[in-house]
Amino acid sequence: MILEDRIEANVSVWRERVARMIKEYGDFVISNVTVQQIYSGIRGVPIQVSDISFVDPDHGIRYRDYSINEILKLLPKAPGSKYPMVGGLYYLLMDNELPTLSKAKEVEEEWKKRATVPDYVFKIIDSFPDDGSAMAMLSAGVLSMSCDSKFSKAYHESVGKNDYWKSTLDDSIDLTARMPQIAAYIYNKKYRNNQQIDPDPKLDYAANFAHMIGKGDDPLYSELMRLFILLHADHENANVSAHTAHLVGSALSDIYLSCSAGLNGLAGPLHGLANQECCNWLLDLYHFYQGIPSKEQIEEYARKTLEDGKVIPGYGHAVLRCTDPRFTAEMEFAKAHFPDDELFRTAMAVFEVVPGILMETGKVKNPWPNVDALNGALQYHFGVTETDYYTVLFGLSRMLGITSHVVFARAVNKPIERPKALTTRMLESMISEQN
Ligand code: CMX
Repeated sequence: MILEDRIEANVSVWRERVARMIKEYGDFVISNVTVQQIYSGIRGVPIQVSDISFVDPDHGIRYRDYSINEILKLLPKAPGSKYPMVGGLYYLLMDNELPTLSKAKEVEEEWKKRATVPDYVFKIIDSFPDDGSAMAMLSAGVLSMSCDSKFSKAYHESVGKNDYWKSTLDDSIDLTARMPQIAAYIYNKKYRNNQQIDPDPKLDYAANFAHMIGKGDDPLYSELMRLFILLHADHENANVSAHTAHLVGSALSDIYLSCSAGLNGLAGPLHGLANQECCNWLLDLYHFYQGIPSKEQIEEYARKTLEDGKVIPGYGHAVLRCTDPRFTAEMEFAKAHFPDDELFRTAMAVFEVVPGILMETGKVKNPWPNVDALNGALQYHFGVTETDYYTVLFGLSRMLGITSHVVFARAVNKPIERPKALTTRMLESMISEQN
């Protein structure tokens, strides 16, 4: 299988690099941790090494050191499409070489062979009430597949540690192959009277998902999903969802246990749920002023949000210090295809006003929009108006990055993660000893 062959070819080099780092530079100090950082969510403290992606504060995410713009240009495109094939993106995340179209297609063919979702996954999802949380359904569906984990089987059959990555990769391909149908099943159960649509093996990954949620007639929606999946596939291995999956995986839990945990983190309003909250905020703003609001109206509305002690969703970031290039890519998509859409124009008007207001607070470190500021408006344009589903779209995409990080961690034999907790008294005595 193509991904296994590629990783096999790289793995000894990756391991040697890690071993050399630890042997020769193990005592090299790269940062000191301040009391403030400990109390502020270990912000900015380097805790991970993963060569898959990196968030450059001033330029945004880089996958395998390629910027979003480079990736959009360089990855092979789905036939008849302007946007990269998801299979090629997965190849790049797992490996460090840009795939050819035939390699991208090979990954997609592998997914097709493994796309059958076990029946028990649907039963688990069906056991939720229709108005239950879409993310809880997704997380439970993913979790349930742990019983089929090839890694767990290999582990219990005493496969050697150096080969753990192989069965983890196998599980990762199975999981990512099944994700589109699981996500579509949840959509159809919740919002389309459970009218399920069978996968179409002729379609690429993104177009097949669009088809399964009933949007197959609009080729532009498949284009949006190719872009959306690419933009949301990864954002460094230290954000809440990726880090959670990594942490759980470090205990040698299988990929389903790890990814389900990551999805639970993604479901939080300060992380993945922000796209839903942002779209609802935009819709409320639009309806409150009965149309595209003026600058003064946006200002009034944004100030009221802050006075109520809430955040303005879609703005700010823990690492980025610029307009998120993923926001820019989505903006360009909408400008090219539906510049007059009223919700999109509302989002653009907000972009002109909100950064200034956030700067005035004097405490927001990054007043610029992140990707969530536009996600919902774009989905809404195509009639995917169920905002409580948006984080599932995010989860569908993010599984690509998260599984790649877990495979990489297994390939280089990363150990169980165990940082240290202190008591307040310990901290106080450390401080008084040094003063
Ligand atoms: N609106 C209002 N206040 C904001 C804000 C926003 N959009 N962004 C940051 N702030 C506030 C913080 O709440 C914090 O206030 P307190 O000191 O009173 O607690 C202060 O500004 C400093 O925060 P920061 O260091 O700039 O940002 P953090 O790293 O703490 O938080 C984030 C980052 C994303 C959680 C925050 O910017 C936020 O809540 N944004 C809105 C939600 C959002 O868009 N989330 C999606 C993030 C993208 C992702 O994870 O995928």
